[in-house]
Amino acid sequence: MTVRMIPSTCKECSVRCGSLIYVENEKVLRITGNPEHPGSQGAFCVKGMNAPVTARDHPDRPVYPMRRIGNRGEGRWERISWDETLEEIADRLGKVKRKYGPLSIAGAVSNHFVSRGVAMTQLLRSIGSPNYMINQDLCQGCRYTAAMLTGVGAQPGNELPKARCVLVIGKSPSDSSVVQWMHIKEAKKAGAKIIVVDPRRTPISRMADEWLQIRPGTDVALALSMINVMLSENLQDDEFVRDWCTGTERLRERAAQYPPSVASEITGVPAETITTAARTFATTKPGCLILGHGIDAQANGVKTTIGFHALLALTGNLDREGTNRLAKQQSGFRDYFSVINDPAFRLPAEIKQKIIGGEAYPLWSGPDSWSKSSHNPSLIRAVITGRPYPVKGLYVSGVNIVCTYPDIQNTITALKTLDLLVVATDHITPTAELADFVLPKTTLLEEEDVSADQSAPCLGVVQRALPPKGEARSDIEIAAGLTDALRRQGLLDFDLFPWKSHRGFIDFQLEDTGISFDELCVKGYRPIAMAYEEYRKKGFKTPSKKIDLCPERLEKIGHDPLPEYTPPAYSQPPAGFDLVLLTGIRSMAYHHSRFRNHAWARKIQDAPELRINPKTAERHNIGRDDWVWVSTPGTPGRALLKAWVTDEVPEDVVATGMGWWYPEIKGADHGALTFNIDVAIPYGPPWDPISGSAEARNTACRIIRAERGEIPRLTGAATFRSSS
Ligand SMILES: Nc1nc2c(c(=O)[nH]1)N[C@H]1C(S)=C(S)[C@@H](COP(=O)(O)OP(=O)(O)OC[C@H]3O[C@@H](n4cnc5c(=O)[nH]c(N)nc54)[C@H](O)[C@@H]3O)O[C@H]1N2
Ligand SMILES: Nc1nc2c(c(=O)[nH]1)N[C@H]1C(S)=C(S)[C@@H](COP(=O)(O)OP(=O)(O)OC[C@H]3O[C@@H](n4cnc5c(=O)[nH]c(N)nc54)[C@H](O)[C@@H]3O)O[C@H]1N2
Ligand code: SF4
Ligand SMILES: [Mo]
Repeated sequence: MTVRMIPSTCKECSVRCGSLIYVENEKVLRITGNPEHPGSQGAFCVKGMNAPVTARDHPDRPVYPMRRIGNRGEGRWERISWDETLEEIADRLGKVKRKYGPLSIAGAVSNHFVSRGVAMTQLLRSIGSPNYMINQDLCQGCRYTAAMLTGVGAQPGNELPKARCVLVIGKSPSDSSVVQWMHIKEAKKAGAKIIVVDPRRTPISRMADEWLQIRPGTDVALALSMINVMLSENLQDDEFVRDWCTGTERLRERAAQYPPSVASEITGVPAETITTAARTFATTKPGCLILGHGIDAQANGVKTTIGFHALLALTGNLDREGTNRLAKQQSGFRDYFSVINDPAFRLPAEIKQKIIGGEAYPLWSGPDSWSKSSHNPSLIRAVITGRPYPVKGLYVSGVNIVCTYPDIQNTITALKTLDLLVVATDHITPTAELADFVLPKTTLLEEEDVSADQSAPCLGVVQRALPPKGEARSDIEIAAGLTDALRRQGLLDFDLFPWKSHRGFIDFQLEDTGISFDELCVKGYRPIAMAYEEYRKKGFKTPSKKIDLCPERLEKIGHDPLPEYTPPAYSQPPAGFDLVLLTGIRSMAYHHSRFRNHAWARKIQDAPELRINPKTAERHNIGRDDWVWVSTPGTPGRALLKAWVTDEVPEDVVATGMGWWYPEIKGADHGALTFNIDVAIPYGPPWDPISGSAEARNTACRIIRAERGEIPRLTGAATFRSSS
């Protein structure tokens, strides 16, 4: 048999590397990076090499629709046909809709940048509901909301190697992005100055020219102080600021309150280091700014981001060679986000306004907000309490919310309260365990997809390498089938899901581009024509068409529009909560909660880690590989993590990853209620006053060594190797 080489795109994580899939006789021989891909240029990782094959072939993978026959969470299912599944789900949704109204049907999906995002919004909107949850409030929500307000929605992409200075805030690309990590190393090699702001000594902090070991949650004071230095020393790009920025004078007044001596007290970074960092970034051009997860999902995340956007604007490091680049679009291409935002695919104003969270967070949930999704913690509360109105049906697609939303016990309570829970997935997660129906999802090797990827920028293609297993379907196909069933039963208030197949959706995306899917498949990507300084033609995406450093939209709804420091909640902890807990440190082996059922990943990391400074460990009588209970003030839950004694964290900080569960542990939660840090993190306030994001990342905590004798009972069936 001949070996076929299929150029595709890896989507096992959000980095989206170009891939080459080698197939012989319906078997994948290997998957590698594609050196010709303009974004990833051959970069690839262990997940991309292994996960597509092991996810497809996993023996426990659901490949037929399943209906629950036991109690919720009992793990007893029966196989049924797609026709019966879709009719029955439509019928049960109909019962919910007739009794409680269309708003009582909601969804949960990962984000707006994948096909399942469109599948979800358009299915729900057709029913007449604006309510769905996305991950972004825990992810990039504060950064996206700030970008909408300032107009600075700009990423470095592959301009990075051309930068002379790279400022990295709260990002550890060696863990989270092989492509960015490769580009930063290239920039460093070419002589660029690297400045890193992170409470942890990460690999990129080690290679930095300046590492600012900041106190968690205080970055906005640093940003304001850097602005202060730039403006008081007249280091700004005068022409760019004059022509393209508004609000500079008001920002100058605010920043004047943050001289380096004041910011140093707040952030713990020496005043002279702040001054040097500001001068270096302002004078070493071109420069790029990377804003990571470390400043998001915080109660002051939007304001913090606005502060850093000002650094880009004041230095004019925007849409020029070697700087952050504004998003580029293929002419005529309909990406997922643009469909979700297209007035032709949206609900009437009077329904949009009823979304849960719309009143409190108009810039997150309201009709003109960035996300147009519900406020997650408020929606979960509505499920449990029926307020502001009942939510009784939930369709979950492409998220494992039991393992990834804070306050696991509360999420489980909510899911158990529902009249109907449907989960589309490619493996039985703790979320799927609670479902009434599990719908079998195709895996990456079995799918087709086109999206606009910004690192190059290019259109990236996913090609089908193998036929779907069993009766697995793509998210668009599942949602199309469900919409049809609802239509037949007269349950659609609107008809906003016109696509009949996934290929039909792709054709719709490409219709006005003059490019066919087959043409795109030849290389697996197509560069998007690119020009610098496009703002000169179109301006920035704000009401003034300029970068709004003092966003008008914030002021209009009664917020102080300027960045301002507010102390993080952990700074006034209840007695005994003497440490700060950082969560969400990425692991190269995992994508959030995924791959815990894959042997290759478990070989790389087999237990949730608690990174702890040697002196803190000694104070708490904790030794290497001891298990430690971690708890925070906001929830009764506590998580059991394994000590990793390391001086990468300061004495008052401990850090961990996220997403843990053990498929082999019996019980619907599969150990998530014991080992997953989100059991100990609250989803309640304080919430960012603009985006509603909860403080999932930096929390006060206390730690207690678990009794060694109780470990075998607690770890149960989980198979741990001892760490080396
Ligand atoms: N391997 C792998 N890669 C992934 C993922 C994965 O699960 N696995 N997930 C993907 C997703 S969805 C996301 S959102 C990204 C997330 O990841 P990125 O945005 O790429 O950020 P991280 O690399 O997680 O780095 C966050 C850094 O912020 C630091 N930090 C914590 N608190 C603060 C603070 O208050 N201030 C500052 N300045 N720094 C702080 C942490 O120590 C950490 O080093 O990763 C993506 N890439
Ligand atoms: N404490 C704390 N909590 C966090 C974070 C943190 O840093 N700290 N990080 C947050 C962040 S940034 C994020 S993005 C979230 C991630 O949260 P999730 O999105 O819930 O994370 P995953 O584990 O990737 O879950 C994806 C699920 O969808 C399934 N799936 C994968 N592809 C598809 C598909 O194409 N279709 C369908 N239907 N299903 C699919 C997978 O099998 C998996 O079960 O977690 C958040 N939670
Ligand atoms: S970083 Fe790894 S998992 Fe993510 S897209 Fe690239 S190869 Fe795939
Ligand atoms: Mo994320």
